[in-house]
Amino acid sequence: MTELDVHREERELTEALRTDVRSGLSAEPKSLPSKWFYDARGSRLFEDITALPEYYPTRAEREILAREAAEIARITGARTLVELGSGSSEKTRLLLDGGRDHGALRHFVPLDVSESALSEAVEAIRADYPGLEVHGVVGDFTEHLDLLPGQAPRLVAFLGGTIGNFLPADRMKFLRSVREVLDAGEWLLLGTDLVKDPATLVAAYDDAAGVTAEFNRNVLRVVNTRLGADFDPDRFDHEAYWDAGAEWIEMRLRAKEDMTVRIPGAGMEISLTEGEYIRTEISAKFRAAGVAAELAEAGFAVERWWTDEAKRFGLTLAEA
Ligand code: AVJ
Repeated sequence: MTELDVHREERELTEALRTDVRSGLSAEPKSLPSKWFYDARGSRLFEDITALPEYYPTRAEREILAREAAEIARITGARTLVELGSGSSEKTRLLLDGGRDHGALRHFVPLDVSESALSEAVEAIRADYPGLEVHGVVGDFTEHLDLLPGQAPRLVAFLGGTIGNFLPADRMKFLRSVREVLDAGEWLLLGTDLVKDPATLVAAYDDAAGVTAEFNRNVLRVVNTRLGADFDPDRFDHEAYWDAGAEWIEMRLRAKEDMTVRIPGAGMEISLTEGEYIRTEISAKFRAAGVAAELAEAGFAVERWWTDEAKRFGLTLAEA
């Protein structure tokens, strides 16, 4: 049996979605926060995305971690590895291997909103790392950072480029809140996808097999399930748009025709006109100088900056 700390019960989750749906779908343009992709089906679809030929970030980050895991263990001497938004924790194994070989690592604390993805990951890691104490936490890393267990020095890993899902102001708030829970001499390992040619970026978010399109539409299924809405996902086109000014990819769901949608659990009915879109995700892309500046502003000292050979993805090790 897998025991997890659950900081978010089903009822609270539905309550939080109701709040997000009420504000997001009454705004102009309409939007929904990307964290609602990740029910069991959405988490599985994201795992499928990471294997797509067009979706390079996972492979690029894995290349860096494979090369630098021993160095990260040596520099940090981490006793606890905390992983925010851990998902399947597949790349994390490289960090766990580094920590085990170095000898200081004792605790692994993965935190994720998806209980299904987390419990599978916790069980697999426990089986493969007998000496490691694994403490899974179901929660939202924008709210539950203060409750994280583990012994110092801790290394907080926030991988995959998920930091890009925050709007810039929320991103700074988040980085400051991570800095706040850490003591001086503890560590942050931050993965950031990098600005590159738009065709490569757009293809990564609009793959030929249509997996990302299904992942995108999944947010409508989540609203249907939790709030009894009657979205028909097939009446929306998937779109990945590169905003060159903001330097982020926007995922959108564009209505193929005029429609009204009932959302009883949020006490609302909305209408969409043909061509109107719901923004479902931003995924910001970064430059080395920008990452360093933001981390400094949040109170971190950058210790190392690495990229993959093709310079597609960046990994920063910063000290609190
Ligand atoms: C898991 C948030 C890093 O932004 O690239 C993948 C999610 N969205 N394809 C990303 C995602 C569309 C992914 N993160």
